[in-house]
Amino acid sequence: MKKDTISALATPVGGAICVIRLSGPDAISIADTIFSRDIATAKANTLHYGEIMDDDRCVVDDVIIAVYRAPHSYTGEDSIEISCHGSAYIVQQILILLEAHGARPAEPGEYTRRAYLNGKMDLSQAEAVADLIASTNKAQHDLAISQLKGHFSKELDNLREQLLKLTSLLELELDFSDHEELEFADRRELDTLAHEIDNHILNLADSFKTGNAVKNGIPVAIVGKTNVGKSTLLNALLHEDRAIVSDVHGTTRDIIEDTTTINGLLFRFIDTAGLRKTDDTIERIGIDRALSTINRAMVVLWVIDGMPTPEELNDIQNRCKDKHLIIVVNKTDIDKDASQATCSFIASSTPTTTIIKISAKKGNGIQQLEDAIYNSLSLAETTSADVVVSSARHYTILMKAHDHLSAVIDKLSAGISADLLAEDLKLVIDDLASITGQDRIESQETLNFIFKNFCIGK
Ligand SMILES: Nc1nc2c(ncn2[C@@H]2O[C@H](COP(=O)(O)OP(=O)(O)OP(=O)(O)O)[C@@H](O)[C@H]2O)c(=O)[nH]1
Ligand SMILES: [Mg+2]
Repeated sequence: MKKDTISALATPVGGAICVIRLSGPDAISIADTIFSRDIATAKANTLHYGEIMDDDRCVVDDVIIAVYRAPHSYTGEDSIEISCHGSAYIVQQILILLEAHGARPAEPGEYTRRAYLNGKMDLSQAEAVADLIASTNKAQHDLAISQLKGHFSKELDNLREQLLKLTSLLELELDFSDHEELEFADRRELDTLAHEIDNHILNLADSFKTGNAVKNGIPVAIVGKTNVGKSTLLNALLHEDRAIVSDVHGTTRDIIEDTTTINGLLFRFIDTAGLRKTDDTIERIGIDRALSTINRAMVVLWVIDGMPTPEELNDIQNRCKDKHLIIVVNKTDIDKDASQATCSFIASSTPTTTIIKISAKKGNGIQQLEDAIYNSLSLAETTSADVVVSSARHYTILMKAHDHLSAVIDKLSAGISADLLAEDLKLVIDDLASITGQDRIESQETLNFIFKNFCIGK
């Protein structure tokens, strides 16, 4: 672990005030040398008003210095926060002074990395700090706060406890293995417990779909035949001219996507190439992409501008079996009666499907469509319920733990001896421990990967 003292600006320049952070064994003494007042012996958690002086004893700025002493600081080390005026020049001068007196410029995420290494938080909580800073809506914020507060970590603790129980049951079996009559004792209890743990792990992994959607935007595919107004609808939903609109069939050939919030939830709208029979190779690729977009979407908007055939209706419903399908009847401004007839026909053949009438061009019905999109998601899919996995790293590890545990379950039923099982079980425990970095022995690569996404000063 590095034991030097680091410094960095923790806020953007340009506001009224900027905060410069210092952390490490010499944080207080370095600050003391450039400050007009004596803070070398200052008590922990105290504020001091004074001046930052350069080496010629000229005043650089009037500041407030906050003093924190280990272990009661963000990083767990002695730390200083200098609140100065928000001028880029002042900030630069102070950082130069700090460096001249021995504080190395911090790397991205180095404060939080130190907080983790000093046991102030576990890895999943450290990752939540980055998510919290990046959050732009309530759902993302709730998710990050929940993780930061350790709800996910607690869930992993429970799992670990159950795994340890399983291990001790196996050890018990080992202890008794000298007794022939007990050798392959009834393993039903072991098996039940292993399955319970596995289900728990899979449930957590399952929640990644939601967690990922909340973080990166709930994917909504806009599909339909050429020229029905998909791109016009995309632009209306995004409130900007994002995609090219024209009356030429096959205008959109690739995927165009962008995000916007509806009622505080982030949605990712994906416009696709219109579906039609074509000999054009490029257009064909676009159509294939459109069809696979349906697979990764949670909500599908099927846009039509006229009466669909029963086959077409059937086809889209088959493709959207595990999705929320909304049928969007567009261009209602052209012929109201025809649009109404289309809606009635669809309603009579598929009474449970949501149908919304709009005019993407005129903006009619867009609000109703937004409400329908928002409401189509059940609470469970969008809620930031206590434990939702939102990190791809966590998801991958959970799936690895599941694989290792499946091996345990297989061996259990094959009657393989307890000592061999214990090894596999240890792998599962290690997998889960690497989510929180419990033993703080994670590889540098893992730590670099996690902290590289942080800003400097965090
Ligand atoms: N009258 C009317 N015209 C519309 C409406 N929505 C779209 N259009 C027109 O329909 C034509 C096709 O619109 P696009 O948004 O490009 O259709 P698309 O489905 O993206 O078409 P492709 O990309 O070719 O698959 C354009 O001329 C639009 O102006 C609408 O609500 N009313
Ligand atoms: Mg288009």
